[in-house]
Amino acid sequence: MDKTTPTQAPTPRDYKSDIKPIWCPGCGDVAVLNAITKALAFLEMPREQAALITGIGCSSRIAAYTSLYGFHGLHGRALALAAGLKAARQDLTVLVAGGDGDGLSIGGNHFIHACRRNMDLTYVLMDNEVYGMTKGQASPTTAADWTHGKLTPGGSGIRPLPPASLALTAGATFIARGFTGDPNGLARILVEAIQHPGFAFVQALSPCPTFRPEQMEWKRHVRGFEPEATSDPLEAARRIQADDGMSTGIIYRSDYPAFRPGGGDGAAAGSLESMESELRI
Ligand SMILES: Cc1ncc(C[n+]2csc(CCOP(=O)(O)OP(=O)(O)O)c2C)c(N)n1
Ligand code: SF4
Repeated sequence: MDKTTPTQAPTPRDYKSDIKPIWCPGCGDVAVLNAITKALAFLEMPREQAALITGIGCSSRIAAYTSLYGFHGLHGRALALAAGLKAARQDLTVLVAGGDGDGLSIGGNHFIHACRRNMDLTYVLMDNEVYGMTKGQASPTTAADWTHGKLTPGGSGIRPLPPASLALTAGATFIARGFTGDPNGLARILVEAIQHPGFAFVQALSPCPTFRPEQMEWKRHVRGFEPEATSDPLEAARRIQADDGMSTGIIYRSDYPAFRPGGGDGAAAGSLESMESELRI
């Protein structure tokens, strides 16, 4: 597909590829695709100036469904790939997406250090509290008592990991939670996340009707956070801890400077040319 910028004001359709998604009917991931493309259209993002990097999982298929440059990478390695791309091409807007298993289990260490490093990336964690692609194993965000046939009889017995708390502790400078049942709200969050000059973490509550049909009830439980994001980490921690994980909105935003490899403005020192010339030495 042609990656150049449309001459007229772009529409969300301009950011979709011609590949038809194979997500199950009702999968929340469809709404994440819609929200991302809506946010890009709102920002009039030149297609050749953005990339979407993913890991492996149902959610990670999203890279193929956009018209951006992208990379459908390895399970749990999306953030490492994205950090490398951003280091080499600091002029690009780099989006990263994947599931809760991808990002918090096998990719958990990359997540912690991506937050700490605070490179200018936007990471959308499509959280369905299950490994969807491999047919319903418990993930790091699955409740301890969730049972699934022979795979998890009697529940895993292990407490779920709270992604927003982890992001805050590890140093992410933008933390938000959206819901696929509110794609416009999610798109608004994504606009701000993309504009944030640092590591922006967006947890998208994205139901898996196939393995977690009970998540179709999430629409009854999801609420808005307090309208204004806080820049106080203690207040953000209080809000996150006092919540049941079903509140949406921008939770935390800090102006701690983004890490630009190469130092200074980074643009020259971190360029692909300079890295290649270093490798030739
Ligand atoms: C290194 C490696 N280990 C395991 C797998 C098998 N695998 C593929 S997808 C997946 C889990 C996907 O779950 P999640 O990231 O939550 O995404 P979802 O499918 O729910 O969107 C696993 C374990 C793999 N592809 N590569
Ligand atoms: S198995 Fe679940 S996460 Fe995967 S496409 Fe189907 S509904 Fe979506």
